Amino acid sequence: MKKELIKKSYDLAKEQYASLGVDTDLVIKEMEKVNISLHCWQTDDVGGYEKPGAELGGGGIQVTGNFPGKAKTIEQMRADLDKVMSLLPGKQRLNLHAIYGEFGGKQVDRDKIEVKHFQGWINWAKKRGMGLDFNCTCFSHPLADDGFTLSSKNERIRKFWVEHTKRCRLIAAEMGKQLGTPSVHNIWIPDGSKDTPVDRNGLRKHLKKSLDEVFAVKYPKKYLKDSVESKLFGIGSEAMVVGSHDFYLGYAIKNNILITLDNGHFHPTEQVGDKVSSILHFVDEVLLHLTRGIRWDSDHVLTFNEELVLIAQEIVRCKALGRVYVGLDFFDASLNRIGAYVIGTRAAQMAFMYALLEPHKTLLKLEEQVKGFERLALLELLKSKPFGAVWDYYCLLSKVPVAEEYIEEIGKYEKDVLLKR
Ligand code: RNT
Ligand code: ZN
Repeated sequence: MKKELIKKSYDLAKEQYASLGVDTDLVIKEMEKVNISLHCWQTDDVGGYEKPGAELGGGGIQVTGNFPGKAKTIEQMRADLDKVMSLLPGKQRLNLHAIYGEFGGKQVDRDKIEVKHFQGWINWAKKRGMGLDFNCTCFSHPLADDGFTLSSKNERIRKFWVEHTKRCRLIAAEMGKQLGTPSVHNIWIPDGSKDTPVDRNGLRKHLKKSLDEVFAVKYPKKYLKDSVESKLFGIGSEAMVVGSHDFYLGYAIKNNILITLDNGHFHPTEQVGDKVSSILHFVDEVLLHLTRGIRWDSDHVLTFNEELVLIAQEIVRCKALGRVYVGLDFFDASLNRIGAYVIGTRAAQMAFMYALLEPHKTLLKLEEQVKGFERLALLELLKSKPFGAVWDYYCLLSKVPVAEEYIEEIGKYEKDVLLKR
């Protein structure tokens, strides 16, 4: 698109929004506060680099598809991440899983990982001025095959995962220390059962004990933020998930840590957007895993849909941008992974921009005057306001491809890089 056209469209959009009392220049400035944490696992279908050709194995999550070009080495992954970032406005963070360490071809089991395996990533991030977030990997491992990790009643297994998770927190704290921005460490475990268990309580008791052991080591919050992620059900954990929302919300509030809200982890009629203004009264901060659920399944490429918009709107309406860490969580191997990455991340950014462009005061006034029709009409009218012109201009200012230009860029990368792997 021609620069003059983008600018001209923006000027007209600016006038339209101004007539509603919204300052678009200010909104563009506010977008600086939206730092999305890129989930590294979108580049390789959650395989990791513990051994060559590793694949996601079990644990309530699955990847389907075999689109060519998946990153098979850390170098390829880094090239993909650089490509993705070159197509995104704003500033991002990177979210790593423990299976993505640099193990130098050696077999390093999860209870043996150290900071040195991630120093390369820390250096890589430092060069780019990025923050790092981290995750213990309590799946794709023989000791996760029984379906229980931190909640296991087998003491050897439970201790193994406690040790792994402790080490992951230490690594994350070091990331935060070296990079000067706290690293958010997220705990998600696949623990649950396919059929009706009789000792839900015992399993939850074990999980609580494990978490207490893991969190017994304290780190300054300026280095490390801890978070726990619930799930309603997964493949193989249809009947019960040990780390349910009730369990983790209680744990997070009691222990003053963060809660992770993955919007693919709730009943389809539940809205994560609606949870924000409840939870933020009781926890200081929240981590999001933005994704798109389809029917019963999660982890589809994020798109700019009503569910996502509500999440962004509620955060903005609560003035809580500074209290929410925005992570992504989708993995689809059936289409160009870089393309999927950019679509999903841009969708998240667009949702926040859309939310920031809301004439909140006006809407609030209508609501307080019990003018339901007028409120709904304005919300509907906002959907056809020239939001895209503001978004395009933001991309232009950020010196990244505007509108459909990124499709062509990714096509080139597919031909020149991905298909040659
Ligand atoms: C799984 C959870 C979890 C994972 C990542 C890979 O259901 O959403 O966050 O997707 O840790
Ligand atoms: Zn998640």
